[in-house]
Amino acid sequence: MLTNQNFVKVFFLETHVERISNLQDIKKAELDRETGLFLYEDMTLGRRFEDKCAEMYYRGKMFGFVHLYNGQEAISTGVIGAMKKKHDWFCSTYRDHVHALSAGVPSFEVMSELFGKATGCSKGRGGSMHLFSREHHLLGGYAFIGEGIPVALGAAFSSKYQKEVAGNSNSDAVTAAFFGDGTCNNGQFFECLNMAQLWKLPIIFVVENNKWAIGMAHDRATSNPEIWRKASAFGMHGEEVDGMDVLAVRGAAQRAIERARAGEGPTQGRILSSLLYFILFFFFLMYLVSFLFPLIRFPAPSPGLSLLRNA
Ligand SMILES: Cc1ncc(C[n+]2csc(CCOP(=O)(O)OP(=O)(O)O)c2C)c(N)n1
Ligand SMILES: [Mg+2]
Repeated sequence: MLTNQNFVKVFFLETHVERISNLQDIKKAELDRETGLFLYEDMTLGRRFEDKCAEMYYRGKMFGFVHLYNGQEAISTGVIGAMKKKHDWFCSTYRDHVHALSAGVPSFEVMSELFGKATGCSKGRGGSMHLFSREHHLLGGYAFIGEGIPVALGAAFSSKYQKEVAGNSNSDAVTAAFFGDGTCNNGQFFECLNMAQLWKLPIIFVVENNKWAIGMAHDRATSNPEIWRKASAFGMHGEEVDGMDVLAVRGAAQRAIERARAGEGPTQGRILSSLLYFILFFFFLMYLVSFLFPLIRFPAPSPGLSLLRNA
């Protein structure tokens, strides 16, 4: 029998598949042996790291909250892997382990942080949701969703200020702000899009759309599930990419970064001054991941409790 709930699920799935299939024409990054190995290694490191975290958490070795990134590796690798390490800046979310690894923070330091050790990248005082590394230009993970967006905006402002006011011509760093679909319903998202466009800042807003915000389905919580369309309200360029396709993500990121450094923007054109490029990426993940791996996405001390949470 097709219950109400099933109908909703079938409807969402069809919409999702349709939208993914519309993204096939997007220009992907070029692939050679070296790039392929780099992408594979980075994504594999992320997955293995998270699997080990899940294991440690379930064995009761790791305390506090642990939010995993399984299934989203292509986004971290695709975007951060296309940026300049220790030059560009990154702002993460509370799901921050793999962003930190992609940014180059040693896995030992990330894992130590999760165990609250002084050898951790935040000296053991931050834990899973507050990874930070000045050296690797990671401006933090944030337990409060959306808090990283204004911080990223500040970093982007700093790059522009350094270049145009302080006269540092080498200051062409681009900042990437990562956040989820659920976060897009928060105020900071809109406020920062407005200021970024107003001040023409070199920032990339990366929306990782896994179609869920804890137990709230994306389509039930937002006025327009196609988040990328919200960019146009600010006169900003928006692009939608399949987040399961690392080459598609990397290709889109490369275009955005290149234009940011060159000061070109699709809406503003070449007449405006430097460092003009804004892009909203909307990365889809198979939302089925949320059904198939609920225990991995939201680990709890015991599987029974976890199932209750996700019921
Ligand atoms: C300001 C704030 N409000 C509410 C919460 C509780 N909360 C934790 S995770 C979450 C959902 C986030 O969803 P999304 O942005 O889609 O990220 P995802 O977990 O899917 O990666 C919420 C509302 C919070 N952490 N911070
Ligand atoms: Mg989400």
